[in-house]
Amino acid sequence: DPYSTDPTRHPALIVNSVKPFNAEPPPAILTDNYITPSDIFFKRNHLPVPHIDPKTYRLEIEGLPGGTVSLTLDDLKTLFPKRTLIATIQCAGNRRSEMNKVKQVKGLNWGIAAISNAKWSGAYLRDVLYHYGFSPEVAAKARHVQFEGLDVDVTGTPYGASIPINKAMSEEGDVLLAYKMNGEDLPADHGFPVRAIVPGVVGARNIKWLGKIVISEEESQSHWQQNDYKGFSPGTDWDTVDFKSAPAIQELPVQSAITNLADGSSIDRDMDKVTVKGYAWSGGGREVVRVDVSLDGGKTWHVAKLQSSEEIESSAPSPPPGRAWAWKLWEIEIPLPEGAQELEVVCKAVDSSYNTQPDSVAPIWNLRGVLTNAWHQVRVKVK
Ligand code: MTE
Ligand code: MO
Repeated sequence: DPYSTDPTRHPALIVNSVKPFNAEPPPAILTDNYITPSDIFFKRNHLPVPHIDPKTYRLEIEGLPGGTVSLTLDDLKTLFPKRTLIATIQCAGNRRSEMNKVKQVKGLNWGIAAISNAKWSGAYLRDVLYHYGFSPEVAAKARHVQFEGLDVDVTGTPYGASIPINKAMSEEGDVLLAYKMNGEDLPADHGFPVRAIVPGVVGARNIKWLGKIVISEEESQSHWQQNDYKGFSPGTDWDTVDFKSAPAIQELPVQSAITNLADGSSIDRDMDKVTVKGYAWSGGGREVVRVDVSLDGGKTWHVAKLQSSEEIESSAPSPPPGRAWAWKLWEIEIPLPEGAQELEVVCKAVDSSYNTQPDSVAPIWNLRGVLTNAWHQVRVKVK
């Protein structure tokens, strides 16, 4: 059993699949901390966790002007400045279970917590590439940076994906070859010893157990880049789908969810106020500028308070425009409407481009169940 050496995991995790291991924290604890503790950070593995000896670990980089280079972990730590950033990772399948309620989709039945936020440290990919003589001008033909993991399937094929070269090279892209998560070595489940952090981009491109980087004219030819993690029309089914017709998901759309109230739960009629809490985040470094909350299914709205950076910690100053990689936690107290028997609590976020979330799931339904970002809605009884 190739999974027999997988690490042990926190018992509070809600497990979607054991082999490979896929799990998310309970929503109620997800937003207890701005920085998600590593042991409850959601885990999304496609394959067994590889065991890598940091002493013999090598990161190969192909496609550089001087040919291939091979870096040790020590090289990464000593040849390049150590950079730290806070970034949220969200799986394309976050909230897939809501799509399943519209019509069955193919994929893990994630709740609202296939998203987490951590502090990552490592070398900027751009620092490494410039160090070895690469620049977009030097290699005008290069268009993509491919990543390969050291986790392999039974045929020896590794997990892989790619990102556009602009994201990798840009001063504002902040792509990290991370060797620390929340101040410690990366845990086995999160890519020890090195993973790519591609802030603002779908989880699937944040390659763990990074073994190889290829600078190329071509996208990664991996299954996950070509035939998965793409969005389609609600009218497209498995008989008609042409994966070549859609671009690979990179930047994610604006998202938010309610974490402190569960669907079908009850609150006490004697309380004069309802507290609603949750998270909000957008891809591409677009900052969440507002979260609206409704208790009546979207007829009337209230503006939630976004957690300010001072409340978070001194190490999290306001991000520069276009580089808001981390989520925002939000909270609001709303007077309990008199005589209400049931509340339809809804949230929706707005990002700095004034993108907002669609009101329902059906029009964004797709056969793989990715990109679920409709208004999050929970029904709560008043007793
Ligand atoms: N990298 C490798 N090598 N193997 C994987 O299975 N899963 C990807 C990505 N990187 C994966 C990987 C997916 S789909 C997601 S959502 C994120 O890792 C999850 O990262 P996490 O487990 O640290 O939360
Ligand atoms: Mo994912």
